[in-house]
Amino acid sequence: MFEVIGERINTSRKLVQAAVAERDVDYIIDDVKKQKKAGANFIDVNAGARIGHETEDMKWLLDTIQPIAAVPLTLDSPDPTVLEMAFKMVEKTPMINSISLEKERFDAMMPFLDGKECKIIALCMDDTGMPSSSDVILGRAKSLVQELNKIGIPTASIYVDPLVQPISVDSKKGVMVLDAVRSIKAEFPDVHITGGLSNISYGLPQRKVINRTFVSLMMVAGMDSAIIDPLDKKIMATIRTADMLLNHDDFCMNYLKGVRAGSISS
Ligand code: THG
Repeated sequence: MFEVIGERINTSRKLVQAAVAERDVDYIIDDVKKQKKAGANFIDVNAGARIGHETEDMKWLLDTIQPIAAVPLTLDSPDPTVLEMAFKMVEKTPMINSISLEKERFDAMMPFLDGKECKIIALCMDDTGMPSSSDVILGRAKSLVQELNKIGIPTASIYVDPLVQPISVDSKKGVMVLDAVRSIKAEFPDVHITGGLSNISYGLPQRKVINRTFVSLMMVAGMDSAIIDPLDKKIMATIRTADMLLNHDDFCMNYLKGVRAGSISS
């Protein structure tokens, strides 16, 4: 089944940043409860936006969320020292967000990951920048899977993020990432594909209709997870419906559950 990573606990969001600055426990708990109720399978926690405060903000967020989080957390930071602290605090096997092929990040992350039991998001990014073709995305995904396998992380624990880019800049950016996802899944059937989707619509009006149409196309290609706002009812309904249509929902159970709960309607 498609795995939803709830993106809302991120200090780049103004209201979350204010809640974190004021140590507003109720705001954070309420938000996490809403994301879980809406069907989030993981809660992403990103405390990176208040420069110089990431360690203490991450610690406070985890202290706040941990007692009520019945779902695993996605620890979202480029800093292995923050991740090491966070890793020790979580009760459920976390997802680490993320590693990439950028040399500094890669070299810092590999010793941190070595020997750990976790899921890991692997960004198809290197020091030359955003990928320029589907072959480049595939090549980077291969390198990431091979390197992570070498330190004992099974392919089934790897979530490749192919990096979605704005279609307003280049009309081929949609098919480029769709082709890459198909090739990655052909090469590594056990690997997961995840990522943010909203970059696809950057610079265009009515972004949400683009994002949710794109997620259903990405799902046909093999995407089985995404970092999204689970409180966006329309994208959640699209995901649940597409999952059913792709035979990932036995007896249409989840679809019917969503309809009964009022979260899917025409
Ligand atoms: N891949 C991976 N991790 C990621 C991303 C990705 N982590 C961060 C990000 N992208 C996904 N998370 C968010 C969280 C919040 C918002 C967008 C992406 C968001 N943004 C509002 C905006 O841009 O308008 C902020 C508005 C506000 O202040 O509330 O809500 O791609 N692996």
